[in-house]
Amino acid sequence: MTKPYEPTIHQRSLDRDCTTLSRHVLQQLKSFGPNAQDLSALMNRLALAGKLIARRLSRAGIVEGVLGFTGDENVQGETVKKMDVYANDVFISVFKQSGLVCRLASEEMETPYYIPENCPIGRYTLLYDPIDGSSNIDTNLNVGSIFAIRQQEGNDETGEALDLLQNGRKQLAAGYILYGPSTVLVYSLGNGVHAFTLDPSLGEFILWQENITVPEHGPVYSTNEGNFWQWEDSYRDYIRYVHRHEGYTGRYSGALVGDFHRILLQGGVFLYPGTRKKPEGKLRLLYETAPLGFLMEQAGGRASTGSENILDVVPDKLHQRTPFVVGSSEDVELVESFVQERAREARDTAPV
Ligand code: P6P
Repeated sequence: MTKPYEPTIHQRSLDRDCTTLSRHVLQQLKSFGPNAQDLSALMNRLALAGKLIARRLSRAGIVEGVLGFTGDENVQGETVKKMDVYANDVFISVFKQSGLVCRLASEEMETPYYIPENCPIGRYTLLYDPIDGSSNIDTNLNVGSIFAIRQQEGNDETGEALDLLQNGRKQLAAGYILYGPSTVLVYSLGNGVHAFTLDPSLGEFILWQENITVPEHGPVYSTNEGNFWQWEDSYRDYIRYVHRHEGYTGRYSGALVGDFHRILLQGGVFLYPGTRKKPEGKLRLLYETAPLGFLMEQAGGRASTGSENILDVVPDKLHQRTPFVVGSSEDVELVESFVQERAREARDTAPV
């Protein structure tokens, strides 16, 4: 009787190279049904968007249209980088013929982009920040794309995407693509957080880490201390605390995705509080803080506005902003304790 084939030493590395993103999604869903196929196809399209953007970024400075500004302002009132426009168009081109989504809601577009011809109700909406941290591009520092997938609900006849004004627990999937020394795609379907690294020689995102869990505590606090004097006293109290206690180190890149990725892997806390002038903060809920909050909660961490779980926040407009405190459970709780302390003091000293 012939001996069955014995897997060789190559099997392990070959199996890993064959764990592509689309296969992993189907494994995650333990199904080959239509919904699973849709989500696998969606993730595949997101991977294609990431590859197109990574390719363009890798040629910054040697091809036109990567560095510098367009001279316009976006709906956020921010100056638009050429890469913001390119990346936004990448997502539109990648998804408009996919037959998977009805709408694309982006930081760069005042209202969603509708794809009516193939939109049976119950299909998906993609919410995304095409290039987060684009001010880093001209100095060759890391940037990222952030995405969330939600089910389309109702006919959205008004075109105001009111069905999107729901909390972050309506997200079916969320993730980001980090364009750094390597291009890494991190996602969750609500069953753990998983990371893939782009192998340019294969043109595939290959599984790098599965079921990533954030340490309960970490040494890093990540925030723009230049805003210190604009913060509420509670956040100043927290910064004074970490300045006076051993074991903390500040790290801040100016690009949310890179700072978040560091916290996810090493532990600690990222905070972008509101200021006295802008108590709602700078970061946008539907395509920045809710997707990243979803991921951090899936990794065993916490994400809040400083006082409310970020996934419970119900937006009243598409581009709503929120303060953001995200990371290791112990570190987020420490920041929240300063917020609670100041709120208690305010209540106790309020005029009767
Ligand atoms: P600041 C980039 O513009 C961004 O939206 C995030 O990526 C980043 O965390 C934050 O703003 C940086 O803002 O005020 O520190 O420059």
